[in-house]
Amino acid sequence: MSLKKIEKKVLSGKRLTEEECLLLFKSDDLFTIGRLANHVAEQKNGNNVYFVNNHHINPTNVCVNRCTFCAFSKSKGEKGAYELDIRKILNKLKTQNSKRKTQFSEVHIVGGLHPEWTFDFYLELTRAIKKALPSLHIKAFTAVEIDHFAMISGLSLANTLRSLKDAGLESMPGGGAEIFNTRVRNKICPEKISGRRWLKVMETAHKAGIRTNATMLYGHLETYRHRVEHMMKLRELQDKTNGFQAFIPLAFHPMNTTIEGAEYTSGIDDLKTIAISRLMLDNFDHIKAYWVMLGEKIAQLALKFGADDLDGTIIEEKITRSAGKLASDAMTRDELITLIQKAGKVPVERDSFYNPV
Ligand code: V47
Ligand code: SF4
Repeated sequence: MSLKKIEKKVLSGKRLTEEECLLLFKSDDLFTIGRLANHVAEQKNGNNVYFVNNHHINPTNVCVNRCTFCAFSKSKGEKGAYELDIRKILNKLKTQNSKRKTQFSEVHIVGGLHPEWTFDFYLELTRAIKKALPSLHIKAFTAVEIDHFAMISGLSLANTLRSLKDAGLESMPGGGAEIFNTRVRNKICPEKISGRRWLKVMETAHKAGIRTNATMLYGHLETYRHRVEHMMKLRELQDKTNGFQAFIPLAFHPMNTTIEGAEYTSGIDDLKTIAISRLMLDNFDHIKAYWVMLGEKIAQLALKFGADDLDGTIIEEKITRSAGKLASDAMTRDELITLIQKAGKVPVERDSFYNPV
C-alpha cells in the first residue's frame, strides 16, 4: 500500500480503509495529504469557508466527572467553582448582543455535570433563552450532559431529548467524544460515559431530528490507531443517520491537567489530523478548524488542509483557557473574514445549519 494508491482512490472518490488512514498518519508527506484534503474540501464546499457569529456560555464548572484532561472543572465548594443562574445567563447574552455591531445568531451552551442541578433547571434555562431572544439558535449540551439529564430525570434518552427540543433546543455540539477506545478513555476520563454510550446518545438525537457535531480529543495518551478507530466509528454512525454536521478535532491543551508528561500538540500534528479527517470522513459535510484550540495561525493554515469552517466569534471561552490556551479570547467578524480571505478562501457567514446569512 502506498500514498500513490491512496491518492488515486481519493481522486476517484473512493472511500479509504482503516489501514489506509493509519498509513496517512504514519506518513511524513504532509503536503500530499494536505493537497488531497484540500481537493476533497473544494469538491464539497468549493472555496467557501464558513464562520458563525456566536457566543459560548458555560453555566457551571462544577462537575462530578473530573476528567483528568479537564482543567476547567471543579468540585462543588472548591475554590474557583462557579454557578450561573438563569438571570445571569440572560444578562450576559443581552449585554453581549447590545455591544455588537451585528447580533449573534447562535448560543453554544456546555458545562459540568452539577451534582445538585435538576433537569428542570436546564429546561427552564432553554425556555427562558428562547423567550428572551427568540431568533437565537440554541446549540446546547453534549451527549455526556444529555446522558446525565436522562439519569437525574429518570426519562429515557429519547424523552429527555424530546423535552429539550420542545423547550427550544435546536442542535447539539460534539463534545464529550474524547477518544472512544476504552483503555485510553478509562485513563483520561474514567467517570465519563463510554464511547458506545456517546454514540447511542447521538444516534437517538439524530433520530429525534436534532443535528449534532462530533469531536475527537487528540494529543494526549492515544495512538494513531485509536484516532483511526474513533473516526471509523463516527463514519459508521453517519452512514446510518446522516445527523452529524461537522467533525472537529480538538487539540489537547496540557496546562493544569493531571495527565502526566502531556504536551501541547505540534502544528504538524494539528494539520495532519485535520487533513486526514477530511479524507476519512467522506460522509461529513464539514470539518471545523476550531481556532480557539488550534490558535489563529494554524487554524488559518488548516483552511488549506481540508477544513472549511472556523467556528465563530466565541467570546468568553473557558474550557481551553483553563488548560493554557494560546489563542486570543475572541475574534470579531471582521478578523475572521480577513483571516479567511488571506488564506485565499471565500468567507461565508453561516447560520447553525450552514445556510449563508
Ligand atoms: O468535550 C476539555 C474538550 C470539549 C480540554 O460542536 C479539552 O461546534 C483540549 O466540544 N484540551 C468541549 N480540549 C468543547 C467542544 C466544542 C468546542 C467548539 C465547538 C464545538 C462544536 C464543540 O473540550 C470537551 C473536551 O473534549 N476539552 N479539556 C483540554 N485540556
Ligand atoms: Fe466534566 Fe466535561 Fe470537564 Fe469531563 S470534560 S470534567 S465531563 S466538564
